[in-house]
This record gives sequence, C-alpha cells and structure tokens, in this order.
Amino acid sequence: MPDVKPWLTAANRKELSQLLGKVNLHLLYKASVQGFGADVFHAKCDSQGPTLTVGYNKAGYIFGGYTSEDFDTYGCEVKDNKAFLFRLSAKKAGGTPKKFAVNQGAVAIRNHLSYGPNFGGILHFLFKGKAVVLQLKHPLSYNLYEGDLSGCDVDAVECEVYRVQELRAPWRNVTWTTKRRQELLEFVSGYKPYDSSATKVRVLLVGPVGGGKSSFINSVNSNFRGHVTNRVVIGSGPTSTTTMYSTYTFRGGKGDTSAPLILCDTMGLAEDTESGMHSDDLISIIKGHVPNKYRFNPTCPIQADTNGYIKSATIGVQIHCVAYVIDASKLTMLSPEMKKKIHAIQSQINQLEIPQIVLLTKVDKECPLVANDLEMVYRSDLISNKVTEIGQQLGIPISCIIPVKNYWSDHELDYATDVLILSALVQILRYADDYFENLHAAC
Ligand SMILES: Nc1nc2c(ncn2[C@@H]2O[C@H](COP(=O)(O)OP(=O)(O)O)[C@@H](O)[C@H]2O)c(=O)[nH]1
Ligand SMILES: [Mg+2]
Repeated sequence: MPDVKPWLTAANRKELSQLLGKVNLHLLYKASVQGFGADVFHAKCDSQGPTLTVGYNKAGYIFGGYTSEDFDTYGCEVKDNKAFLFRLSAKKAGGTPKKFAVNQGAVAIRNHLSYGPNFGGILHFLFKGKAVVLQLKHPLSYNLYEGDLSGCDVDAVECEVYRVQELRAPWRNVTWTTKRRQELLEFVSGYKPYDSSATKVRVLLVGPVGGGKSSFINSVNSNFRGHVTNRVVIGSGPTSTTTMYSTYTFRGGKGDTSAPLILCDTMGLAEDTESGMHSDDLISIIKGHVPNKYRFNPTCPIQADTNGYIKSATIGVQIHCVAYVIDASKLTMLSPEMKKKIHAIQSQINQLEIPQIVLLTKVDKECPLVANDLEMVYRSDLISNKVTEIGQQLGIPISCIIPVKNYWSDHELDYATDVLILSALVQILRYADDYFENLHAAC
C-alpha cells in the first residue's frame, strides 16, 4: 500500500520495538481506507506470517495484538505461544508500553471467514460491523483487566494490520546510546594528528550539487555546539549555491577550544564543463594552493599567478582526507558523465595517496525503515545495497563508505544522528592518521 500512510509514528514504532525487538512493520491493511469488513481483511492479510494488529480509539489509545501465526478463513483456533496483546503509552494511557503475553498453550487467535483479527475471543477487531470488541468474559487466553488495553473505550476509529518482518543482523556494529555519542565526541575533540606539523586534519568534501556537503558541515558544527546550527547556506536548486572555497573550523571541543578538524566546502561537481567545480581546482586545493574564500571560476582554474595562490604549501594546509558526499537516494541517477568526472578526480587523488571515503547521505530519504528509525541503517537491505553499489561504482572498499543522515529539518539534536556523524568523523581521523604515518615512513 505505497500511497496509504500508516498511523504508527516513529515514536510508536520505537515503543513497539521494546515489545517486538527490531523489526520492520509493513502495512498490509487499513480499515478506514479499505473498509471495515472481515472479507477485505482476509483478502489482504491471510497467509502473511507474523502480523501486528493495531487499533486506535477516540480516547487516544493505541492497542492491539501480535501473532506469529497466519490469519486464514478455515475456522480454527490457533495456539501461538509467541502471541501477545499490547497497549502503547499514548496520550491518556501514559507510562510505558504494556504487553500481555498469551497464556502458554492457550488459543491465541481464532480464524474464521466472518471474523477480523480475533485474539482468543477477547480482543476482536472488525466484528459484526464494530471495529473492536473487548470481551473479558473469556479470560482464558490472555490475563488483563478492562481498561488495560483501550481505557474501556472500544469505539475504535481505525484498525491497521502490519506484516512483521525480522530484520537481518546489522552488518556494522554500532552502539546507539547517548553514552556512545559522548565517547565519540570526546574522541574527536581530544584527537591529535599523528604528524605534529599539522595541528588539524583537513578534509575536502567533494560531490555533485545537492549531495549534502554543506548540510554535513552544519551537522558536524551542531555536534560541537550542542544544538542544531545552520552556519552554512543550504541549497536546493540544480546549480551550486557554494561558489567559494570555504574552510570551516569548529569550536566546542574540550574547554570550548577549537576541534582538531577543518572541513573544506567546495563548489558542487556538475556534469558539464562550464558549471560546477573544475577538477584542476580540486587538485590545487588538495595540494594546499587555494586560499580560504577563493571564488571559483569553472572555466578558468586557479593558476600559479592567480591572486592569493599559495605557492609553498605546507602539510598543514594540504588536504589529508577526501570525502565524496553522495546522495543515497540519487545514486542510480549518477550520470555516466558524473561518474567519469569522479573517476578522473579519483585517479589523480590515488596518485597523491590521500585516503578517500564516501559519505552516503540522505539515508532517511532513501529507506522508509531508516526514516522511521535511524538505528535501522545497518539492518536495511536497501542501504546495504546502496553501499555495495557505490563501492563498485567508485572502486572504494565498503569499509570506507559511511552512511549518514544530516540535520536538515530538525530543530533538536538526536543521539542516533550524532552517533552516525561522529562515527564518520572518527573514521576520517583514523584514515588521516594512516596518511600521516605513510608520509613519515616515506621520509
Ligand atoms: N532527507 C535528507 N535531506 C538532506 C540531507 N542532507 C541534506 N539534505 C537536503 O539536501 C539538499 C541539498 O543539501 P546541501 O547540503 O545544500 O548540498 P550540497 O550542494 O552538497 O552542499 C538540501 O535541501 C538539504 O536540506 C539528509 O541527510 N537527509
Ligand atoms: Mg553546498
């Protein structure tokens, strides 16, 4: 049902994950759209495996039942020791979500042609024209009191059935806690480059217009400042908003000192040669010849005699890591011209032996599972496929591809967003250290 919006919010789903573990909920049936009839319910939900039935009442309660067994029309009583009834902590209900496990060995669901989802004859959806019926006369299957589920209001306004899909094990281990966020922030703030002649690691952000370069800088800044900031102008048009070379340092490390990191924002790459970043300019930046606030001219790259050109660039002003910033939701739309352009840049950077990573942005836009819960990012097949795809397209190992979600619509910091952003920074700093180490080994 791609056009039908489920009522379960991201917060509801988070609560449900306390009851169900990390699962994907795929909407199969929505009574207010498809009709409150048992026949439609069976047509949409039979033989779908584990499902979650959710009722919403006028009093604001969200409640329902889970079964790991199929719904069908054969008219039988089904035992399912994994089944349970639940109520979320919505509005009046307050507190934490509640789970009422089926009594072991008892009938968990009653399947019948004329029944909607029927949990042990106690909680009965879509029955005789009524959305929900609660019958506590038959407390054999689940033990609960009247009011536990729906606050005694069985006048449901909506009934949804979701298919429950187990998620794959995460392909990268991440600890999603505020404590972890703090540890990562402390690591990044306290980092000192391997090479003492570079006091900060310089990272060049490269990629097509609209990939999320400026938003990434804002997101990093937000982490250091402790609140969402909009320091860099964000663009949404097809051409680059950024025409200037800008380098960003960050305040807010230990003792409010400057963080050991400089992010360098460039003009976006464009397919044609007349607009967008010229690859010669990129190489000049990498070698440290381009001054901060230099305004690019796409048709005429910086020359040794250009005003402000830095002739003797030290290691401190050179680039120590290149991050390709690529929009996960537009990956398949990367044109052959764009790929050719990136490959040409890559081969020059390879010769300079500078580490290259990919920041795969907008993972929330690409994957609905991730949009609802960012912690699903390493469990999402969609994102995993995107990572493999970009790895193949750019010839970059998977370990160097980091999915991120920038702050783009949020007003408040969120620890999961921060954990991804800060994990990306940690990787960048580690790769930069490898680069410094190689430089020393070569001396
Ligand atoms: N959904 C989503 N939108 C994003 C994300 N990062 C950036 N955007 C949006 O993408 C658009 C382009 O971002 P911008 O940072 O200006 O890209 P740049 O041209 O590479 O600097 C803006 O409208 C942003 O709000 C993200 O992680 N998720
Ligand atoms: Mg920009």
